[in-house]
Amino acid sequence: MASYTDTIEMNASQQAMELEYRYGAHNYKPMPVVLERGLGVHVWDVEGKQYLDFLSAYSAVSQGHCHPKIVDALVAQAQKLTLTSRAFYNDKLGECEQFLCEYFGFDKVLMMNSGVEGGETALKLTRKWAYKVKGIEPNKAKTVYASGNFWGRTLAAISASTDPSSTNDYGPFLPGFEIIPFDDLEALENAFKSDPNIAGFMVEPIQGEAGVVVPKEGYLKGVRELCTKYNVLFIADEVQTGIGRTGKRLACDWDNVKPDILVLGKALSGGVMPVSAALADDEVMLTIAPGEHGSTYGGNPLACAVTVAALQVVIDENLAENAEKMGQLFRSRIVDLQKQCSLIEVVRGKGLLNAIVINDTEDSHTAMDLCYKMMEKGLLCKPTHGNKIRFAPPLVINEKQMKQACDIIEQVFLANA
Ligand code: IF1
Repeated sequence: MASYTDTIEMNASQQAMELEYRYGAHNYKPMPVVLERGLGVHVWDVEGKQYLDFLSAYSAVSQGHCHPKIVDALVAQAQKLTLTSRAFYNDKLGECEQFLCEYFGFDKVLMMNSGVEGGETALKLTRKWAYKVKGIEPNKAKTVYASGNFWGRTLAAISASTDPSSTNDYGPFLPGFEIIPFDDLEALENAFKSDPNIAGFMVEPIQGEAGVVVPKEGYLKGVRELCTKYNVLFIADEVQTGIGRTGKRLACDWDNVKPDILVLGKALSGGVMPVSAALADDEVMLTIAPGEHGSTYGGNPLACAVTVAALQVVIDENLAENAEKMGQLFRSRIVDLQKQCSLIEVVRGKGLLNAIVINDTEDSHTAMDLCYKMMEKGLLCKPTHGNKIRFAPPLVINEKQMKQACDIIEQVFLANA
């Protein structure tokens, strides 16, 4: 690769990639496309090429890139007041809290910024509740997670991880975590039976990073029943599955269950700025007293204005219903394609959170090679964990755009079958 000083013969994309390589940490290996504009389901690179975005920034841009109503809310608030800290009240937080509590059905909400901060907040609430309500001995509280989980990159989050790429050379890890298999109610009940110090079970309704792993019908209902039976908090990590992505308001709604703590992020702000939240009823939420948790930007007026606008778009544009309809169309097209293409082991997902499992080993390059070929034809997607390709477009996608995307997938898969 030419050095960053010899920039004259490189095009705009190459220059941008070179600068990142030279001056940025190497904590990602992005696909070789440099984006400069987005609107709805489309993004454009610096050479002006248009793509259908089938990653949506890992389900953060569910309302579509640069949704005018969300951007308008951002700009209007940015010209008035952006940040006060929680040392003082502001006129946007209460309204946003009310909106979230009424829409998701909880007594209270604690606003944070990144999704992992939402997860950390849920973990701290669980520990407070363990000691102050359940009566577990100090420093003995345990939280259970499912193998294959992903809830972020902090040391607490990776202490719960079973993925070596998230954990290698980052020890020592936080104690008080237990891992059981995902989608296994017997293992969950055995854990609860064997350890009275278990205070919470955090689980993604569908495991995103693990490759869009959908549990058996009724899993979440079983989790809800067992958590109630053993007085353990059911914590739903809906950072990726929430806010219409799986075809319902929340993925928990498919089993009609209410978790004790709900963690939201990503699309909560429509991909415009980081906003996350932990929602719970008073028995849990009020275990944290003033000065015991928070963040400089948590609940800032700019985030609150954006969040209300972003959720209003999901409601007004019936994005959950559209996700369900377009997701059905996507999976039926891929099932048809599977009949002519041995590359496809299975297509799985709910709403517009889907993945194709490629008929090759986890360490093969087949999935990535297919993604490069789809990128050349104007469709952006990326494999997760080797041989699974995640397809998660903005929930605003229409039938014509979905058909265009499926045509590209078909052309590439059949040309490489
Ligand atoms: C990366 C994965 C997806 C999440 C769930 C909490 C968080 C995430 C279910 C934390 C974040 C992001 C992180 C991003 C890539 C992406 C990702 F591949 F890493 F696992 F989506 F599947 N709960 N997921 O999926 O939210 O702190 O990032 O705001 O770290 O590379 P965050």
